[in-house]
Amino acid sequence: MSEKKPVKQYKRKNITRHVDLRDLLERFEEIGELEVVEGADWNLELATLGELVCARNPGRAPALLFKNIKDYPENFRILSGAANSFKRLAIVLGFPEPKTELDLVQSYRDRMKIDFKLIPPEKVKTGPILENIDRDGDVDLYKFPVPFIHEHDGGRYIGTDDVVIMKDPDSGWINAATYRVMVQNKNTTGIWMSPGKHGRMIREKYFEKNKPCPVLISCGQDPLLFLAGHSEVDHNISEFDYAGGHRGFPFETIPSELHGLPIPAHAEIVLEGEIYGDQESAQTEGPFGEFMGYYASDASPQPIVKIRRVYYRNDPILTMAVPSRPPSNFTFARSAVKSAMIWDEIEKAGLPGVNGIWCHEAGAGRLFNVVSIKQMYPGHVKQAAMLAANCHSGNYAGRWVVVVDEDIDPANIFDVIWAMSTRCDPPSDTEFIHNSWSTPLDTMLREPPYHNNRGIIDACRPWGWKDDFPTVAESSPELKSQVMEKWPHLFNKV
Ligand SMILES: Cc1cc2nc3c(=O)[nH]c(=O)nc-3n(C[C@H](O)[C@H](O)[C@H](O)COP(=O)(O)O)c2cc1C
Ligand SMILES: [Mn+2]
Repeated sequence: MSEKKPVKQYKRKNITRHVDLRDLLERFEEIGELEVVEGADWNLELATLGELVCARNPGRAPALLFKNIKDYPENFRILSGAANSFKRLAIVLGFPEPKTELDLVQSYRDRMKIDFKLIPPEKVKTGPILENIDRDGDVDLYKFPVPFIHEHDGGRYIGTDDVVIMKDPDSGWINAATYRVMVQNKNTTGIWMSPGKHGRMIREKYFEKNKPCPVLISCGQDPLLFLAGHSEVDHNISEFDYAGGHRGFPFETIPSELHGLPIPAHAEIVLEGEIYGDQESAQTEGPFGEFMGYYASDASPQPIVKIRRVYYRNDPILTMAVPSRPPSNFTFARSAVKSAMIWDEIEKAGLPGVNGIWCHEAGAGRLFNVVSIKQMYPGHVKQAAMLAANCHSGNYAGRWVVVVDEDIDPANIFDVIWAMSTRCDPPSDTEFIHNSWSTPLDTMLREPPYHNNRGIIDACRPWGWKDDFPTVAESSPELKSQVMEKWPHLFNKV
């Protein structure tokens, strides 16, 4: 089948949106943020390069495109860190070029506030993903350069920067989320889903009826689908619709051969099969280097997926996430999107006065979240903290929420520590929330039910005497600009 030419180009606010991953790669190359690496080994080498290069200098490191991977055809490629920079994330989301973390968060906020709507996928009959189809006995996952990612992993992971597509048997809701997928043998994988995650709830519905759960696993795709897939999009909302809404035009999907599930027409590699819930077929999955930066969940028996179809484009590109001691090769993008989602949600819950939010990379984009507000009434700080800690996008596996005043940049950890050090009375300004939603991946938890506790910190000037709070000792903006104008040569290099 000949390659389908991308015909649709959509413009949004003078920014032309991408059609697929390959279109994006061209754009990344144009801005000098794509490095091609030849000759790396799928066994540890390329993931280590991903860890070292794409994660370094958060927000500014290039993406890596591996080709000529050891043992594999030249053009069976792997991509690391697709959207993990200011510029690339802005291209993927269709935002103007940002200067700071908060510019990205603000662009996302503006979109959600002004013109965001969910855009469901458009069903089509064909697309590049059907260029190759391996069926039944021909399925061989080792055909792809599946990476062995970290030294202590239990196997090779084909699904990390992936999207696992499942259908709720009652409502027809299509969930499309990121869960790790380990190759067990040439046509079997393991899959790991944390308790409470949408895919796990859906698969339980099939298992309760003693039925295997139909599934598609996309292992290379548009970074927008990955961003939606690993963000906490609401229950009953399809990540396809959410990602389509951010792109401004629908994702095209093709009904799969076995189960009629929606295959993203422009994806790179998509597996189709069924997840088996019976205890006898479960196989050891993991351990795997996880997002908190540890091996916390250990190896365990997990359901297997029997793969019966493999759809892939010519010269396929497998997308790879390397969870590790932060920052990882996806942490920057996750921090930006999660910050914006929390902002959006808490504002919808009625919270006024939010000035900015940043989910810090050192907290793996989940564990240390800072909200900056302009205090408007007594109790405002507590409301902000509780909402940020408990809204859907901020709840899972959280640890700390710090609330700061409007003069503190939440993304600037120096400023945040200054506020915590000077506007906070630890015994009265720290509170704990017990028995919250977490995961076996949480380093501080050792056994079910994996509830965790978390801290909220009020690092704002105390409401009762905020107007009498000591004045900040810093030259005024007017004075600063006066002297800067007088001695400009001192500032040229800053
Ligand atoms: C690289 C990467 C790997 C992930 N692996 C898993 C996983 O194996 N299991 C899991 O439950 N969540 C995993 N997550 C987190 C989920 O993608 C995230 O919680 C998401 O909200 C799940 O979608 P859902 O809300 O539709 O269940 C991973 C995230 C990333 C970025
Ligand atoms: Mn979901």
